Amino acid sequence: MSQQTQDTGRHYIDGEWTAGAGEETFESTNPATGRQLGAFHRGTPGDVERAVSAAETAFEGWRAMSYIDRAEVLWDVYHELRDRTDELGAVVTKECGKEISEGRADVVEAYHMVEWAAGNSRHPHGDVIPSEIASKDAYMRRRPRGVVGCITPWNFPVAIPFWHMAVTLVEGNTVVWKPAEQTPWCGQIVAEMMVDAGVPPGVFNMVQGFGDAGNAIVEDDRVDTVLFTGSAEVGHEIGAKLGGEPGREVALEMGGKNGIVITEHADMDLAVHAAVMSSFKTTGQRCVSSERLIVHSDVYEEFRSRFVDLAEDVAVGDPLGEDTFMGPVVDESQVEKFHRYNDLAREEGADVLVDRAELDDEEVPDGHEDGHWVGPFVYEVDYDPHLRCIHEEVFGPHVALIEYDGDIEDALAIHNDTRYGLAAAIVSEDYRQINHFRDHAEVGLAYANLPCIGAEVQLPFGGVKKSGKGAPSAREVIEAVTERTAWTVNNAEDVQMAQGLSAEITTGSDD
Ligand code: UN1
Repeated sequence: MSQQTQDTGRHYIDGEWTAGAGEETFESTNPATGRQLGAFHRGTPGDVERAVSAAETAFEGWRAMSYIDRAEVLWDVYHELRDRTDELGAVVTKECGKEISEGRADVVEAYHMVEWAAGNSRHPHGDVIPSEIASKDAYMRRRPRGVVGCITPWNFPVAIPFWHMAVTLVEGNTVVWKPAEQTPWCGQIVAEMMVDAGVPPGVFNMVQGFGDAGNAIVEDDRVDTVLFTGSAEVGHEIGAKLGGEPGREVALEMGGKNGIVITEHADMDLAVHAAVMSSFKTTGQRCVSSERLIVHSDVYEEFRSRFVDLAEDVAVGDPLGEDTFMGPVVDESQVEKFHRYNDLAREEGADVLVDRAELDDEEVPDGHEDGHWVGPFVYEVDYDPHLRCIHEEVFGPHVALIEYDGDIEDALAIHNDTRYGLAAAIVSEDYRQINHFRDHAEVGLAYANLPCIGAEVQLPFGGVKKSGKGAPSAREVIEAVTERTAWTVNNAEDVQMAQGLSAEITTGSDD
């Protein structure tokens, strides 16, 4: 464990590590073993209040620095993330349970994001825009919004904080960050990296804790932008609260009930591979994971038999083991939710094809009996717009096979019948089907002949419909953390107006 958590992990507010105002502490536990990893002070609304004040005070000084000087701080973080990828990847795996290649990939994705944001400081910002008047120069400029509140989830405990914070800081904003309560150790190490890199006091603040601390960020009017990645339930509340408030900006990315369409022209090797990756990687706990496989009747039998064989066999085990494909789910509430939805699918008439929901004792690795273990649960069901099991997000390895007849429009009608719209994939060798799907699938991210997971940081990442608003990530986060100014300069000595507007000032004495 890193040096700060030998005792109880603290917050980082106004350039200092602090236990904060509250009395309570909370534990981080390893989802694979149930063992405690460390204790952390639980942040209070008062701690958030102090952090926001510090961020507000630090803003003027930070924004006055050049882009390139601000980015220098981030370059140090980039190097530390690279140098410590294996170490921090193992912490990710221990704290959120995803298998070790995913733990490392989380850190790699984080430094890719930092690289993009810091590198962008040397790229052109804004545009030069022509004016109707030859003597005028017009520009589109950006300026930072001020204090940005970042609320991040446990499933990408290093990458997503940097989706939020890297561009935000380079653009000249200051930050108040609340890491997920399930992954405070990762939060602690990220904060230590910021401190090591020399981020000035108040520019970056971290408050550990739960929803009450997150809510204090949302409620504080001095927070100019709230970035949130997490559950639809919380995201919709934040959206409802801030959506109508002038002057406060929000970008939200929530989950999905993501689907993969496998057409009659699909390559079956690709289809099975894409579906297994999308449904079971991260034990189904990505917001882009797929819980619906919509398969044409011409290939349904073959797909079902191959997918089921792999789902029966896929390696669930110690997430630190290199041969593990699926680790545990993050906590007991996630296990319960998964079972609840498996029961619901049965009640709604699903035909269960794979039921590894409760792993056999011998499948649970030795010494891991107190982990939160589940395995794949796969069923087939006739499409019906009223079925909850194919409309509500489970966030686990709970997968529906839905057979369709007809053409790509019929697949799309099923695919788009969800309130969500985050990620999707189509598997087909027919470019017309692919292009039709590209143009009509109601999602923010889509793939052809690929899994629907694994987006790279230089792409916008966000959903449509109930999956999100804006993109609290990567390149596009810039829209939420900056304001655009249209700036026009007159190079002439007289005033000339566009649109043929008269610039003459007439007075009563003119005749
Ligand atoms: C998430 O699903 O919560 O596209 C984030 C991906 C990753 C990020 C996923 N780059 O799968």
